[in-house]
Amino acid sequence: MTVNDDLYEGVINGDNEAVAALTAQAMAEGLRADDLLSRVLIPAMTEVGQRFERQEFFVPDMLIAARAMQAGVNVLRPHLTAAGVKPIGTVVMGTVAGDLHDIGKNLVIMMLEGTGFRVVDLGVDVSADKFVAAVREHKPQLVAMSALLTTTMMTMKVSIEALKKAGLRDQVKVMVGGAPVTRKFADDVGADIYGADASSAARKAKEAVAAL
Ligand code: B12
Repeated sequence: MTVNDDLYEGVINGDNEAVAALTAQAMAEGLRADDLLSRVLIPAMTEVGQRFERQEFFVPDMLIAARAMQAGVNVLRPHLTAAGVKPIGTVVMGTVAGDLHDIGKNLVIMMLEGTGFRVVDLGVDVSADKFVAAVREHKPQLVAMSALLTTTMMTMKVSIEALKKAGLRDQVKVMVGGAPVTRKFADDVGADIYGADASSAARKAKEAVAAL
């Protein structure tokens, strides 16, 4: 077993302490934070989802795996975010109404911060009204919405319509993502940017503000 194998198993088994220690060990051995995320931690969560689908795992198992993943992410955070640089723009981000999944959102935020954005994190279960109010208050260049459930992804459209109704849609670019979201879905709901993962989200956000 390598450190990566142990780390993978640690997330699946929800072993917070082992995950934090093994992540720190892997970093000390010279592995890159984004590689650890994309090759070990995220695939482990994918496996957790597959076990849930096969009914080998239940909601509490997903929850303890999510906590263990977070323990690893906390160790990686300083390596992924840039401190003390002048922001290249502001992003308002949240997980949409009815949806409590926040691991992906938090990773996107870390990568955005690492790219130089100031991010206003609205948390989870964010209503259309809350997105509208945050755009009024923080005047971001970008609004980013995350959804993990097929039942909540349609509320992205509701939030985009609410921005239109409030007369704010032309002032911001809207970026959407999350496991069930596709390029086509993003187009259908009237978003400007689709990102499949946290690093492409950060790259596309940077390109979008550069083009303003
Ligand atoms: C952990 C987890 C939970 C945890 C969440 C803990 C937390 N704090 O987030 C808990 C236990 C709370 C949970 C609850 C539920 N869950 Co859940 N959960 C998962 C699981 C296993 C992992 C999600 C995750 O964190 N993945 C890792 C992250 C890094 O990936 P990600 O979120 O996709 O994010 C990446 C990209 O999508 C992208 N991205 C994400 N957001 C954004 C936003 C933008 C703007 C951009 C550009 C990119 C982007 O970048 C990220 C990093 O690369 C998934 C299975 C899976 N593999 O997706 C199921 C899953 C999402 N859950 C599912 C279900 C059914 C539920 C429940 C309904 C279960 C129940 N019966 O109660 C509840 C719903 C609760 C609610 N109202 O939200 C289903 C959804 C099915 C569907 N098609 O709708 C899944 C797919 C499991 C399955 N295979 O059936 N869950």
